Amino acid sequence: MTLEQISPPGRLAEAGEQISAQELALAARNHGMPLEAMRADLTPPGLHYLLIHYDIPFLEAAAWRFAVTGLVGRPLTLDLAALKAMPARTVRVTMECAGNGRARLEPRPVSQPWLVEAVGTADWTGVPLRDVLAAADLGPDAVELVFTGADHGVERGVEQDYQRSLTVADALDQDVLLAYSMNGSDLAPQHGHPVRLIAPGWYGMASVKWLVGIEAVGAPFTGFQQAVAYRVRRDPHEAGTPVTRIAPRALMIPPGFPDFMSRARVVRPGPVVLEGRAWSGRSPVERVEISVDDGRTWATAALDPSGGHRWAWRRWSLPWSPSPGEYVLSARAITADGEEQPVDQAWNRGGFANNAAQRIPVTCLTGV
Ligand SMILES: Nc1nc2c(c(=O)[nH]1)N[C@H]1C(S)=C(S)[C@@H](COP(=O)(O)O)O[C@H]1N2
Ligand SMILES: [Mo]
Repeated sequence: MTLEQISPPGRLAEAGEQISAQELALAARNHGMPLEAMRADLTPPGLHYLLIHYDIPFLEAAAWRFAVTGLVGRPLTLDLAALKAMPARTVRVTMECAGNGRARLEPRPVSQPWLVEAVGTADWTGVPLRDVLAAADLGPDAVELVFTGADHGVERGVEQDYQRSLTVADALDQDVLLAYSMNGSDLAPQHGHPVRLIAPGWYGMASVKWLVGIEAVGAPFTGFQQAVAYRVRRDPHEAGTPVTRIAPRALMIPPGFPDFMSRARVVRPGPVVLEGRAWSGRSPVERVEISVDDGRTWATAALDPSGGHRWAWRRWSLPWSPSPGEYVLSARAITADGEEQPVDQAWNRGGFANNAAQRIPVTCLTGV
């Protein structure tokens, strides 16, 4: 057997093809955030979604080193103590996987089968990347920084370390961090221990975990995760466009209570508060609209203040008082630039950046 045979190309599910055991295996490793966790501003590490392409590398903090190489005047090797000795910054960031929503697409791209729950929010603490780049004397010829993780695997026939790049302009943003702490604790193994990149506003693939190296390069990076995966394309042969910043999305905490097996929602007649969160890595969310009649009519929800957290989700709420019957609830976000979260899917082969509005069927019971 060759790697190419073990690691087949990406594909679309056939019409009517159910989620496979392979997709289930991915879903069990890479769990989502239970939507009720949106009650809290910050997602505890165990409830934050996870996406790990290969295996979790178990790096020892004491032995960890990372190197800044390439087009720099002063190549650096730092250990954790040296990184922690530099001035720290904390940024509250809502991170979302670019594949969120993929499992509902038709046809379904066969990959990690997210419904809508590939999201979480944390306070990340670390050193602004730009301070480390300044210490390394980033050269004028550098156009991108390539970040390498310690994890290794094979994907569509290509054996690789997980690597992604940012342009120099994007990397110099003061909120891009080399983070060593999440919600005030050391990073958990699954979230990149001991140090990961945090690129606020970007889909999660940019925030490389288990960071071991940064290389300043003079030409755009063409590695697998940059040039082959994470591209929006409808035709398998087109170059496509890169997946970059998070499209606006609002999500609702499913109201009432669920059935164990089907997770169908049940509410009793009378007042309930619909609530959830909304975010965007593009222009900030300015309005959230709610429908209880499957998108026929929309009402504007109250949006809590951002608290100065530009990259974090904002809470929204709307009172609702259903009478007995069947409902389909939806939420959609609208940005300051006027970008509206669509109700219908925007299909592409990878199932990336799909922000079609969530639909929650709810039964309001007859009587009490
Ligand atoms: N080294 C490495 N970094 C990685 C990944 C990975 O597989 N390996 N997955 C990326 C993807 S696709 C996402 S969505 C985020 C998920 O971060 P989390 O698991 O901490 O939520 O990490 C990103 N960073
Ligand atoms: Mo992701």
